[in-house]
Amino acid sequence: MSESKKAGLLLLGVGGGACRLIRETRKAFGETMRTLCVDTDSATDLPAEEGSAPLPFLLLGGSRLAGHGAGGDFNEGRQAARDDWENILNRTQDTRTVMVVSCLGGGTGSGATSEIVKKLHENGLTTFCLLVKPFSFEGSPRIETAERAVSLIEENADSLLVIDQDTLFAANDETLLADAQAAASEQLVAALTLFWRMLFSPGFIRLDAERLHSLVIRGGKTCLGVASATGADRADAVVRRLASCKLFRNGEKLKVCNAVLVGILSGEDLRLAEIGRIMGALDGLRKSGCRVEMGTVQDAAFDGKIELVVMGFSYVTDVKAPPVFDGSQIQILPKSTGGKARVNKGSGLNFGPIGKGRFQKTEATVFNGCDYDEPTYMRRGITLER
Ligand SMILES: Nc1nc2c(ncn2[C@@H]2O[C@H](COP(=O)(O)OP(=O)(O)OP(=O)(O)O)[C@@H](O)[C@H]2O)c(=O)[nH]1
Ligand SMILES: [Mg+2]
Repeated sequence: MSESKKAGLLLLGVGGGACRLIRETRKAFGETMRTLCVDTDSATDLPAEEGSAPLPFLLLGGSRLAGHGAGGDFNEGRQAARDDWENILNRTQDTRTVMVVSCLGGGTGSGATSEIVKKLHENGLTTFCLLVKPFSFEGSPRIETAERAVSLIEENADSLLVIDQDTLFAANDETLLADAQAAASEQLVAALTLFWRMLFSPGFIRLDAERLHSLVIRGGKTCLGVASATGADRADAVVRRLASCKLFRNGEKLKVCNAVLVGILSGEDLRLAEIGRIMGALDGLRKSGCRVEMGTVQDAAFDGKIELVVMGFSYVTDVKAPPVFDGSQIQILPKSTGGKARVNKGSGLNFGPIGKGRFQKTEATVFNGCDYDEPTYMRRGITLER
């Protein structure tokens, strides 16, 4: 079985903004990428462009919203996903990992995504969620809806990459909107195609599907950096640019990661020495001892240049053995989540600085340096068989 088949990847876009992004992504990669667009707005289901196959589309909540969209209502979006969950599930045949993409702030992207990720998780599928947060100028109701969605999604996502439109579009004042838009979508498309490119167009060094899966299933909070360079010193230049990439907050985010995935994308002109230089220079940007997975992608689309796409994962590895305690020493107890017990796999999320899902406003129940809000099997590092 080929690596791409073994990976069982599906790219799933939820809501209007995400479906537009998927259309661009498929244009960049080609139609062999397995995709599904879901939205409550029937206008998202555009006719196929000449010479290409239509984008697979599923209307959510048609009986309730008549194809008009959720109108920014989180609960409508969530209910629409519940109505049509069986239809979504039917489209996940032969799928092992779902890359879910959603632009948050509206009703469908925010409400439906949180519900879909929960259901995918309950059905034993691994999820890598790429969430795009609204621009701050879109106003606080949209930002609050987006934050609510992030909190819910992080409870069930295996890997979670949250990207702020403000950061994605950050450029100097002179940049024209069209150029800023092109640069922003280039970075998102690079992230959305990375797994497919590494598995479908492997170059000199191949990443296998199993290693990719083992990274994503424990990935947790994820960060992204994308850079490209041409010319004689392109290997050094591309790492320099990556180090100053705004999404990486000038390298600060990568420094704390416990695992990194490095994709070196180039044409036939890539040299072994260049791979060595890139990997050597990346050593200085990452934490020592962190897990490194890499692969090269050979594709004529990158002839003459090197594109470097790096994902950093918080990736839970060594979990401290819990100290002996009697329950009386715990002062703050979280309410029960009431959710379905996770029995089929462990989440990689480490409830880092951006929140702890629905308990983000609650103090952690920490005793002797051990966080008892984490499920026991995670604290003890027990791997549950899938
Ligand atoms: N950069 C960019 N962002 C977009 C675009 N479309 C939507 N967004 C972002 O996505 C957020 C959600 O908008 P939509 O995707 O249209 O909303 P929806 O998920 O379809 O939700 P409803 O329309 O309420 O059902 C917005 O607040 C924007 O931040 C786009 O074309 N470009
Ligand atoms: Mg919409």
